[in-house]
Amino acid sequence: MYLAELMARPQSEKGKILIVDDQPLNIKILHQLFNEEYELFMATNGEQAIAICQKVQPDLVLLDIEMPGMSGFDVCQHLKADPETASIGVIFVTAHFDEVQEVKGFQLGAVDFIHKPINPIITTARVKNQFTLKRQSDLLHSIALLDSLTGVANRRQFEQRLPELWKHCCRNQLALSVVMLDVDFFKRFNDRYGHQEGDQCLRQVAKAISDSLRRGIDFVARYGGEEFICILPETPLSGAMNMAKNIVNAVQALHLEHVDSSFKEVTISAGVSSVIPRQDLTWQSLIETADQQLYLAKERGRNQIAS
Ligand code: GH3
Ligand code: MG
Ligand code: MG
Ligand code: MG
Ligand code: MG
Repeated sequence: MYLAELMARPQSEKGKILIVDDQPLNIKILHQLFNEEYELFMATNGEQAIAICQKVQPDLVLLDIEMPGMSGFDVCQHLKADPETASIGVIFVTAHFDEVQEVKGFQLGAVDFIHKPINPIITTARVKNQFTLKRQSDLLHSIALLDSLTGVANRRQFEQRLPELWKHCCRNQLALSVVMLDVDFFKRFNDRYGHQEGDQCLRQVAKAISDSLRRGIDFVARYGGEEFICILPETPLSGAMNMAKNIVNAVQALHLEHVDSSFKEVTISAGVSSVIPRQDLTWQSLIETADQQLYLAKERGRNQIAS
């Protein structure tokens, strides 16, 4: 979801920087330096910094090392350990040049170091470099892993993610569910309204599906032409059925006209399957079952769920 949101972000939107320092004067100096070009957030301790990172997902954190309570190192370690905040760039801002500290910072995953007292030219150059790098790497990620039509994950990302989540659920003996989704009578939609409208429809359907997923760990990909697949880790069949119902309802609630459908608007069908993964089972079998259920939902009249 994170990448999809990045892609959707308008080019003109300002980059976000979180400034963390226990000394208000240091915050003020950095604030003056970056206020014009970036959207700034401020924190005076580690706990506050982590909370802001989780909430606003800044691109970059300028992180003081020595602070009462959590140190900058603690904060960095915490951010890197949480998948939701791991990709946020951390630049340490430190009062003394200390090689040991600097090595430790890089080992914890920092991208750069800035020394106090702040030199405006060096500091802005380093921050700018990080933004350039981040933009390029985000772009690479989006090209490699996102579906260019809808902005949701592509098949390649799906094929990376499912085995990972399969292992995770196998290790912890938790249910793993998938929901296979397919737009109803979509050939007729294209024939009637044209391919451009068809593409627009797929974008809206993709958005309705991804908006229906509420947990960060849930995942949706465009699986093929007008097919989408959701992975719902740590979710038993009953939960997956509810999710599938929400998705099917959300698509119908778009009220996209489709005069050649029996429902007179765009609808989707869903096949749900669920398993507690074991060594002697494969994730491929989970998809196969979902696919068979989808076929049943189609046979039974479409705009419904089978499991
Ligand atoms: P069913 O209800 O059984 O799923 O019928 P259907 O017409 O949706 O299924 P079918 O598989 O026969 O047709 C799928 C159609 O989806 C055919 C193809 O033109 C259209 N399609 C696939 N990918 C795209 C796309 O990227 N853009 C557009 N506009 N149409 C697409
Ligand atoms: Mg300090
Ligand atoms: Mg299809
Ligand atoms: Mg089909
Ligand atoms: Mg279809």
